[in-house]
Order: sequence, then C-alpha cells, then structure tokens
Amino acid sequence: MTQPTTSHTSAPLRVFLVDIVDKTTKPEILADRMRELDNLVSTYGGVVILEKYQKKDFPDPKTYVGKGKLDEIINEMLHMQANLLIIGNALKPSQIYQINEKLRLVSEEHGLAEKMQARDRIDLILKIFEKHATSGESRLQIELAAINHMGPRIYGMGMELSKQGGSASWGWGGATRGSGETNTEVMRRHLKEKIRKIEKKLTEYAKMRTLHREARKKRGMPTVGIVGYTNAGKSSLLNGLTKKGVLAENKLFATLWTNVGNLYVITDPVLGTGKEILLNDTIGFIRDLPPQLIKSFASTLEDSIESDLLLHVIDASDEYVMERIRVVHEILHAIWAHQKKILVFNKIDLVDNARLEELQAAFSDDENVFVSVKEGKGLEELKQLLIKLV
Ligand SMILES: Nc1nc2c(ncn2[C@@H]2O[C@H](COP(=O)(O)OP(=O)(O)OP(=O)(O)O)[C@@H](O)[C@H]2O)c(=O)[nH]1
Ligand SMILES: [Mg+2]
Repeated sequence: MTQPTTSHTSAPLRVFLVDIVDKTTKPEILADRMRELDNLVSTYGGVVILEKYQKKDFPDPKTYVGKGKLDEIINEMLHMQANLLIIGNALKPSQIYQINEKLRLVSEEHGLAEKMQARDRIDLILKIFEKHATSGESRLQIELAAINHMGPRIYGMGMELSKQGGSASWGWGGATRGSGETNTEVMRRHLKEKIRKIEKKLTEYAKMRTLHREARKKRGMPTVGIVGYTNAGKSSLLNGLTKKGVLAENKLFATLWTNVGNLYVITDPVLGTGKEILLNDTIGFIRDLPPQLIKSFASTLEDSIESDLLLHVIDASDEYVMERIRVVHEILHAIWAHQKKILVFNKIDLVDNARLEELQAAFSDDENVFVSVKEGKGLEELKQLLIKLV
C-alpha cells in the first residue's frame, strides 16, 4: 500500500500524501485521484515522498484519518523526514487542527528544527492559486477564498492571527499560537471587516467588467467563454485561435485571471467581410471544489457566465475524460452558466483512432469538434462552427 516514490531529497516541501476514499472506490479511480494530487503537489513545488490511502466509509470525526492510521503515518513521516502531510480530502477546521496539534507534539518530542504540518486538498489548491495569481483582482479573490476556508479554522480554534500587513496569514506556517490566542471575538470582527473590504474592491472590478461587457454588446460583438478542466488546453486554444501569446503550461491552474482575445473569422471570402468574436479564457475547474471557493472567483468567471456561447475544452487524451466532463458540467450548473456549448476535444494528437471514434460516438448528440491545438488540427472547423452558432 505504501509506495516510496523518492527517497531523502533536499526539497523544502517533502510531502506525504494520504487519500481517504470510501470502500467501494475502484483501484483505477484511486490511482487517478492520487495522480491528480501528485500533480497538485508538484505544481506547488513540493516532492511526494510517500503515498498512502485508507478505505473508510466514515471519516474519523476527530482527525478524519483513523487514529491508528494517523500514528502509522506520523511514524513514517519521521522515518522518511517528510515535513508536510497532505490529506487529499476536504477536512473540517477542527480535524486539521487536531492533526496539526499531534504533529506539533511529535515534532517537539523528536526535537525537529522544523515542525511537521498537515494541510488538506483545499489548502493546497489555495496555495497554488496564491502562487500563480498576478493580477490585483485574482489576489483579492484568493485572499477571500482563503479567509472563507481558513477563517473558521482561525477563530474557531482560538488561534492568533499573524499580522502580516494586517491580513490573515494562511501560509504553511498557518495561524500561530501565542499570547492573546483566545480573543476570538476580535478575530472574528477583524476577519469580517477584511471580507467586507475585499468584497467591496471586487465589486468595483466587477462593475468595470460589466461596463466593458455592455460596451461590447452595444458594438454587437459576440462573446465566447473558454471553460474546462484544469490543464485541458484552454489558454493554448485561445493562443491557437488568436495568436495571443498567453501563458500555457503543463501545470494545474496556470491561469487564474481572464485572458481576452479577438478572433476575426471571414464569412464571405468574395467580399472579404467577416465577424469579430471576443474570446475569454479563464481559471480551470477541478473535482470537489467547495462552492465558497468557486464563489470567490465569481468576478473572473462572470465574463464566461455572461458570454453568448461556451467552448468546453476537454483533454481527449485523459483516461477519465467522462469524469472530467461531468465535473465541469456540475460547476457550470452551479454558477448558472446555461448557455449553448461546443465540446472541444483537444490533444487528439495523443489519441488513437479507436478512442477517437469511441468519443465521437458517445458525443454525437452534442455540438462537438475534435482538435489538436499543438498541431493546428481542427481549428478551422471550430471557427466555422463558432460563426454558425454566435
Ligand atoms: N499534446 C498536446 N498538448 C497540448 C495541446 N494543447 C495544449 N497542450 C498542452 O497542455 C498543457 C496545458 O495547456 P494550457 O493551455 O496551459 O491548459 P489550460 O487549460 O489553460 O490550463 P490551466 O490554465 O492550468 O487550467 C500545456 O503543456 C500545453 O502545451 C494539444 O493539442 N496537444
Ligand atoms: Mg490556462
């Protein structure tokens, strides 16, 4: 069950991954979940030292992971000198607190210079978001998401807020213990005020976007939102269609803001006339995103939600393509994005013919197109479909 992947490296984040799944989970689903977690860790810059799973229908109310299993994990962490425990699920604030308390005690007992810590999958995603966020707006959205996720953990546990520039610290160091640590009311007020300020600033950004959108509508320019699972190739598609030069990377959540590009499609080759379409590329989706977190990104997602048409980009080479499509559908439903969609199956350069035929047959009722942005295949067909539908 335990698979040491690397031994004693000197990476600063030496991670022990643990995933808790229900007893009916199939081995291939388990492997897929692990692969995604592994990807999240490396996108963040950590190295996975060990991986473990536990099949459990009812997580332990106190520590999520069962007590015996947790002791086992901590021993292995000590043995392998792992400093970060990532639990691949969404834990309650009190559960992650209990685990961290245990890790702190053991770290002290063993005189570790740097104490071992634990985080859940949402913390990890937030840290990646934080790392990739460059625009003022995305930083604010992440701060809001972090307070929403960590907030209850901070004041619920009577921890102290570290005063880094007056904002809540949610680094791996997390909230610290110390003097005045039970002043819960003060913290609660402080966080509430902080949330109010961030939401006010985000509303200003949203207003600006609305103005831009209305101006575009007046000009009669149709808008298309590019959505899809993280790493499906959304930014690459925007680049492929518009020669925009947006960052596309083999990393999860490379995009956290809205990239916009104009696409001009010739509709009458004789007259040389055509139609201009505005394309919006934005943050990718991933399984089990808490609604609060999605809500934090509402203003970034608004351009897609309000667009005339959606391009749902899908990595056709992904073994779990159906599952990814389902996750994206669910999120689109949750954010009220109900407009017409084109399914864009990307990366067909990595897919064999039999699989392509299978996908084509499975999605024959939907508007769909099969492309390889990398090889420039299918893009012309996609442009023509776009023109027909907007
Ligand atoms: N083989 C192949 N790789 C592709 C293709 N399109 C994109 N990629 C690669 O897929 C990876 C992800 O591409 P991005 O365009 O950054 O994906 P994204 O959906 O914008 O990802 P996030 O912003 O992180 O959610 C990059 O390494 C791309 O080079 C394709 O048609 N074929
Ligand atoms: Mg992107």
